[in-house]
Amino acid sequence: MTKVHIYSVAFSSFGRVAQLVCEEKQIPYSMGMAVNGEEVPFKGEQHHVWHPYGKIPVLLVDDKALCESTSIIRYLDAQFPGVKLTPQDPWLAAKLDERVQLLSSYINHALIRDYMLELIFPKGPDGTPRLDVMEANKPAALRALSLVETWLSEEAGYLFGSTFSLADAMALPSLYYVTQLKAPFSLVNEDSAIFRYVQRMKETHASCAKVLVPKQG
Ligand SMILES: N[C@@H](CCC(=O)N[C@@H](CS)C(=O)NCC(=O)O)C(=O)O
Repeated sequence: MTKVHIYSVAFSSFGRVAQLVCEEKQIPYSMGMAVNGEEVPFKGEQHHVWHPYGKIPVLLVDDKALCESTSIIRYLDAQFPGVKLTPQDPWLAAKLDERVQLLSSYINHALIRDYMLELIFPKGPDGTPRLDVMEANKPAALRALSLVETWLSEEAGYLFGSTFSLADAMALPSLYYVTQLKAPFSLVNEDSAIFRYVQRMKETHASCAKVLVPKQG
């Protein structure tokens, strides 16, 4: 049987994207920074062979390695049986891909890299978050959320079309983290469309209930 391993830490939002696709398609997989029982150092030599910029996740399939979460989830969906997370129609597939790209780049950067990571890995004096940087980056984060809300209002319960797709898998780990932000850093209210969408996905998809959990450790 094909051996699938996601080289990632459990709290990585992009690692969780790959994990959600495995869970949704019921692909047997393992996940962690140890491969075949041996720790592979983050940003070490082997990691850089797999990913030239030393990012996680890396997908290991038997003796092959694939980096970049967008490539990883497209491959998982194309290669493995189970529910299809991409439409058959080439135009719809390309439009889904467009959305996945926007989510993995501009939207993820605005929400996670430029806003939330300031709280998780504070770079201010005495290890405090740089509040001025967060304040400056907040409008871009709110704009990203408003774009996602527009998509949610146009689609039928999901981020693309009427079923769970690669767009939901790409968006949910970041959006889940956004829903966990507490005042004064919160970006969404509990009655917002995004909050309700994340809650609904957790209630209706076992994959989301398992993967969208608070960061451990
Ligand atoms: N474009 C990459 C981004 C991956 C990424 O930024 N991963 C983060 C963890 S969520 C990471 O490796 N951060 C460590 C670093 O940037 O050095 C992808 O889609 O896989």
